[in-house]
Amino acid sequence: MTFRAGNDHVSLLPVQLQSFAQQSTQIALPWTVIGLGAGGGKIADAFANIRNRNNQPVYPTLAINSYLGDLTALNHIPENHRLGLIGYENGCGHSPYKGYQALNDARNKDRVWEKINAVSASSQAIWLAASLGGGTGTGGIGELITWAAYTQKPIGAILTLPRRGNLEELGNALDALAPIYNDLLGPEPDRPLKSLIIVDNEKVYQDYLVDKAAGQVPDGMDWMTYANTKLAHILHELNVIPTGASDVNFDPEDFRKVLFSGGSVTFAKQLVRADATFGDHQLKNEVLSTVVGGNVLASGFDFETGVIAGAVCLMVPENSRVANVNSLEVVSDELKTQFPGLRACLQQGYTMWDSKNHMLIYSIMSLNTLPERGQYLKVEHEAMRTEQEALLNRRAMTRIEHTGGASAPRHVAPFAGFPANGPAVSPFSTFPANNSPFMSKPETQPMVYQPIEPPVYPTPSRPNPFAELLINKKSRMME
Ligand SMILES: Nc1nc2c(ncn2[C@@H]2O[C@H](COP(=O)(O)OP(=O)(O)OP(=O)(O)O)[C@@H](O)[C@H]2O)c(=O)[nH]1
Ligand SMILES: [Mg+2]
Repeated sequence: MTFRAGNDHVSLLPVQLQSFAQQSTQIALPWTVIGLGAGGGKIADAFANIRNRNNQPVYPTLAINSYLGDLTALNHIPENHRLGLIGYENGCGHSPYKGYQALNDARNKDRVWEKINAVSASSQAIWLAASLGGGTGTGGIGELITWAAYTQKPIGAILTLPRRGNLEELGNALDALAPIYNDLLGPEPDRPLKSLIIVDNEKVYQDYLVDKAAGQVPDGMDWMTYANTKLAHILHELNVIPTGASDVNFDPEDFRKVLFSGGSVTFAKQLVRADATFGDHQLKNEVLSTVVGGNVLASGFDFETGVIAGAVCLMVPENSRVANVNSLEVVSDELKTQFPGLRACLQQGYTMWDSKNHMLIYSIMSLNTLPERGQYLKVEHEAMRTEQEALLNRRAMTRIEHTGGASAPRHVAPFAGFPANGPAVSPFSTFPANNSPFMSKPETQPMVYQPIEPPVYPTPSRPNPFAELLINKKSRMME
């Protein structure tokens, strides 16, 4: 089978699903996509929008969220695959702790577990998606990964990193990413996470601005939809490629081995003009530049020391001599020399499509390091925290003085600050009338009666001028 390129004026519109993937009814790996939180739900929704030739959804999907408004706003996930977390309908307000509680709440955890099982029953793998930075997805995703692993299917996580410039989101993201990357991800059987896709929102947003300026983004498409669509489309295209016939192609099992090899996975894609003069040397260089520079969702990978498995696939013009068994060996030798980790596992293949002059190069690389932004997220967070603390300190230096210099005006009572748990219920009561459990009452002392001293009058400093007169009067009367 030759894949169709669509038309001969092939272009690589960033969010357009390649027509070979639109027309296919076959995929290598049937997987389910489950989104947690607003961003996670929208990523799952982008997968729900992928349909086969018979207009049937290709992937089963599920969205789990606290805030019901986010679930209602989804476009493609079936109503009965939208699960609200009872008791948290107003959202978790960027509190990962609340997100964790929402998922673990006794009213929710059994429902979530049952739904995961039901939705993924016919799948061979599960992707769990969440946007790191908020509350619901960030707080629950680690827990959801371990639960999903009990289905005994390979589990992958799709996590977005917040854009630069939001201290709270960066802190939330870092605290969720560190334990997932350190303790859950890995090829070892006791690790529940077998694949981690990082979507760096900063990179994708910058790419969006460039593509939009070049008129390559459909009218009205916002950057988040662009990010989610790009992700869903490249994963789907890769899932279709192993179903194409060729004398050298990797099969669905090779694809699964690379995708779920226990590393952080990156995807690259590049469209190359390949006319009759195209030779092995050019092919080698184009593949290298795709692997290193064509990454779609994140950037800054340490391929030299970090790669543990990889796959390269070429979509070549029909009847062309652009790639053959020999030229793949040239490419493979070069890749293994540059990136020695690929000696452990490198899958290669090519398959035909009916473009006359263009070749599409895809690569999947799995690494035991994160993309640069993830690897240095702590440094980024520290720098921003220092910056914000400096701004707060500056506030202390900007105190202003009143008219009387140092002494406060008499009509303003000195204010010592509220207790840590905020003001009491009334400004006039010593402790709140409702006996809040958080306020301690002042201890009652037994009343002590003090004896009242008799008043002491001062001794007159001058003798009574009338006293003498009185004495004289008395003695005259007695004479
Ligand atoms: N790539 C991508 N990022 C998103 C999307 N939606 C939100 N984000 C990012 O996700 C972060 C916020 O996470 P949300 O998913 O909105 O939060 P939540 O899990 O719903 O958590 P709460 O609303 O706090 O309960 C921010 O950094 C957003 O930029 C999306 O559709 N795609
Ligand atoms: Mg939300």
